[in-house]
Amino acid sequence: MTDLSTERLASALGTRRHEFYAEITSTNDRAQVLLNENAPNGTVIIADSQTRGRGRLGRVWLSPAGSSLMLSYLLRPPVTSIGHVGMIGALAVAETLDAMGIKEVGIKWPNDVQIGKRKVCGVLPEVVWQGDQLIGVILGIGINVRVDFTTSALAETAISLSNVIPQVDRLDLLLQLLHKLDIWSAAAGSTDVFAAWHSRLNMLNAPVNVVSITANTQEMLSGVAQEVTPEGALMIRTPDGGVHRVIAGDIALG
Ligand code: BT5
Repeated sequence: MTDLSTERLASALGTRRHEFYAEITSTNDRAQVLLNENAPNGTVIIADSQTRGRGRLGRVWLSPAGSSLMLSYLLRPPVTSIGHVGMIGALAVAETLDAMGIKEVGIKWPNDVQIGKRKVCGVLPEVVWQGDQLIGVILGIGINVRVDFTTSALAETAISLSNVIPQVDRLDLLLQLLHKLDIWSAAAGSTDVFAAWHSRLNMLNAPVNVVSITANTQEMLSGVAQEVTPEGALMIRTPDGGVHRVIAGDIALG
C-alpha cells in the first residue's frame, strides 16, 4: 500500500479543500489556478511526482516518485506580511521534524530546512498579483522523505528523513505539517513569526560565502553572517569591516 493515495487523503483531510496528483508538472502551477479560482486559504495540492518541480530562480527540485512529500499551500496574508510566508513554511517544517524527535533541525537562510548541515526541505513562496492587487501566496514545500541521494550530485548536501528515522508515513507527516501551517499562517504579520523563525537560524555568526543576487547582478561576498533583519535580509560583515545587506541569494558555509 502506498502511503499517499486519493482515498487516504480524502478520509484524513475531511472538509479541507485538497487535490492529489500521482504526477503533475509542479504543485505550484496548479495552486496558481486554484488561487485565481478563489479556493479557500489552507487549500493544499499534493503530488507524488513532479515533472517540472522547481526551486527558486528557476532551479530544479529533485524528487523521484514516491520519495518525497511535495505540496503547495494557499494563503492570503495581508500585503504587508507576504515576506512572512517563506518563514512560515520553514518554521512549520522545522517544528514538525522536531516533534518527530529528529535532532539538529535548523533553518539556513533564506529558507532551507536542514538536519545537521544538510538540506532536507526546500520552500518556494510565489506571490500572485492581478495588476497591483494581491491575489494570494502559494507556499510550495518539498521534504525529502526517502530520496536516495547516494549516487546523486547532491550526495554531500542533501539528506532524507529515512537517513535519521526508521519509517515515515507521508500522510502522518502531512497532517502534522498542515496543523503547523494553519497555526502559523493565522499569525502572519505578527512579530511572533519572525521571532520563532529567527530562533531556529543555524548560520548566524558563522563564516559564509554568499552569492547576492539582484535583477541584473550576481556578487560574491565572503564574511560572517551577522544578522537577518525582520524583512528577511541577510547582513554580512566582510573582513574590511563593511556590512552588506543581501536581499536574495544563497549561502555556503565558508
Ligand atoms: C528550494 O529552492 O529549495 C525550493 C524547493 C521547493 C520544492 C517544492 S516541491 C512542491 C512545490 N512545487 C514545486 O515545483 N516546487 C515546490 P532553492 O533554494 O532554489 O534550492 C534548489 C537547489 O537545491 C537546487 O539547485 C539543488 O542544488 C538543491 N536540490 C534540488 N533538489 C533537492 C532535494 N530534493 N534535496 C536537497 N537539495 C535539493
